[in-house]
Amino acid sequence: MYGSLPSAIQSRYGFQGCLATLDLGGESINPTADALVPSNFVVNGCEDKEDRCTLDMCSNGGLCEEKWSGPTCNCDMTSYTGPTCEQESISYDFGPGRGIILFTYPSDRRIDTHRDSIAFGFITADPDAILMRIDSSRSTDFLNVELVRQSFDFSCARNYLDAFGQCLFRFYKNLYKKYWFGRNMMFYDFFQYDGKLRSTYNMGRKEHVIGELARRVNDRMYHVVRLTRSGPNSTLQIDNWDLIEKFPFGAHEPSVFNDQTYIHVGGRWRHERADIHRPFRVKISAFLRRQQKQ
Ligand SMILES: [Ca+2]
Repeated sequence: MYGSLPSAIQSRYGFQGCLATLDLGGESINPTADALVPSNFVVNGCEDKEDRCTLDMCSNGGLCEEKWSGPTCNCDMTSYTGPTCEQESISYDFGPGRGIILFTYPSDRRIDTHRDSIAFGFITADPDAILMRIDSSRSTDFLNVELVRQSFDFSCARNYLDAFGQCLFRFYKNLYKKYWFGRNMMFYDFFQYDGKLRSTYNMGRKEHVIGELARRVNDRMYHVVRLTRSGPNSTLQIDNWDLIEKFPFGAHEPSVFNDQTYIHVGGRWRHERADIHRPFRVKISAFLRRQQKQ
């Protein structure tokens, strides 16, 4: 029956739920008594479902969704799996021999996306490496997730401004450790703070950066990354830490990732050199990526 419906309202599944006060052409009808083809799956009465989502139903940040058959856990953005998102997913070890997973979309499936959602879990001690990257073959659009030694978020200490307002000594905001010796002296300990996670992306005009600069993630602990890009905007969350949001200024920021072609996991494959750029020694699990077409 569903196959004969107009394409605009076609569905593989019939309606599942409760309908009340069904009125057709000003007349109330009884779907069970008036049906030309009665169905055992349609019964009178709408009883409230007893099984409902509770706060602790899904583990590891899984989302509980109320379905007609009862509550189910959506584990998509958790890196875990199983009925309640409690099982670790399949994982991949990138050892000292250096390896990479490179997926190339077939030429007829290289879509343009307005929104991308990415989630994966990882364990590493590496301070500086590319975790994953999406590239285009016909544009300069890309999305990169990496560990970095330093942030590019420059700032300038007031004490280091000269008479013209020029910065005499730049430092990396949020990544320094301050020691005060007297009034004006500071000592910055950069490299204690490597292993920060950030994402950079460019949809055609300029590069945007979003990063969790407050904490290191190369501590050999299991971390889960959730990254969404929607047009030029993005959100990033690691584990249950604070959600970080990025809303770049500019009304004319391009919002479409054109012609997604390559997904690199564990480094960046450089076609022209046939080598892996900034490889990653890591265990990565449950790599999930969702696209939303333009
Ligand atoms: Ca673009």
